[in-house]
Amino acid sequence: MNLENQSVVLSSNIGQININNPFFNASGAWCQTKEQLNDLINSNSGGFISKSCTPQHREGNPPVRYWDNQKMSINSMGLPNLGISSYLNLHNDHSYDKPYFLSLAGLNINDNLLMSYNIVDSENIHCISGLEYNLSCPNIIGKGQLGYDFEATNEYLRRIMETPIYDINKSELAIGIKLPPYFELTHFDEISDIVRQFPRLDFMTCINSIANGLVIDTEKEAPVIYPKSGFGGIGGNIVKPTALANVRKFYTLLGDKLDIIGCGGVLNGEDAFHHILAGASAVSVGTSLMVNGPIIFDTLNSQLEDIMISKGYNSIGDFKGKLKGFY
Ligand code: RRO
Repeated sequence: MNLENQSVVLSSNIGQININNPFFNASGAWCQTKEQLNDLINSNSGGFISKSCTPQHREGNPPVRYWDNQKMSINSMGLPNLGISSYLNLHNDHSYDKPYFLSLAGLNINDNLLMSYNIVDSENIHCISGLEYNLSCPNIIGKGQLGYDFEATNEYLRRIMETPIYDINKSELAIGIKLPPYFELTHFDEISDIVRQFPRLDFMTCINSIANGLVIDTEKEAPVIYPKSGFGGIGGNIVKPTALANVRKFYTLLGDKLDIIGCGGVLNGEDAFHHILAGASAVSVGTSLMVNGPIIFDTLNSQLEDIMISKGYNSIGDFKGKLKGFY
């Protein structure tokens, strides 16, 4: 094989939205302030997404609320964000020419309906390429994760799809949901049955952090974060097998209906390759973006490209979802 002449194309798509390469930040990572979002604009990510937002500004939980090392992170941020209008109107402060997604995480259905109307009514709607409805925030005290309540998830999606958001052309706005990790095979079937009822959904992001883990500091003999007695969402490379299983299972159940954004445990190009092999159309990066900063996207692009060249793949489509059987 002549490696020198081989051209590799990293572009992909989420619904009908094209991205130059498959990499996004995970919502929550490096995207809370406008400065951080500007760093993502100037990075080599294929697209970028805001911190999950609410109708109004929120302080979130008290510090220390985030901790990481090279292998893992734990957070109990509690949805700190600038409020939807700052994220919706980002273009007024920083121009960008790659897809920008908004992540929405109202504390109840009315918040989410209100934000959906805010978006439709905004003059900046054309500066948004995607909406990710976060059904899986693990850290709101007194509130469970919506994605674990199937009836409520169904009702939530039904109400969102009744808003004018539903009528926006798929080529202008991708609509998706961010799910918690599932561990029971029957749960994948139940969520898939719900998702099939909403053909306007273009993507699902799998997975949010694994809720309610606990990390202990040996010297202090205490948790490493303060809120919720130290309980928080776990991310980083240790969640990768769970993330891959979720991507794979949903790809086999729904891969002909929507795109999957793989999220969980991506430290290097090989991790991204595994997510795409399992069925992801795009890959988002959380802990490793927090640890390394937006320069991580340079590394991920070049490492993924190297793997593709070594295997003779020219495009993401050459291997997306094509995980082989054991034999
Ligand atoms: O802000 C958070 O505590 C948070 C959110 Br909204 C989320 O979706 N996932 C997470 O790990 N933390």
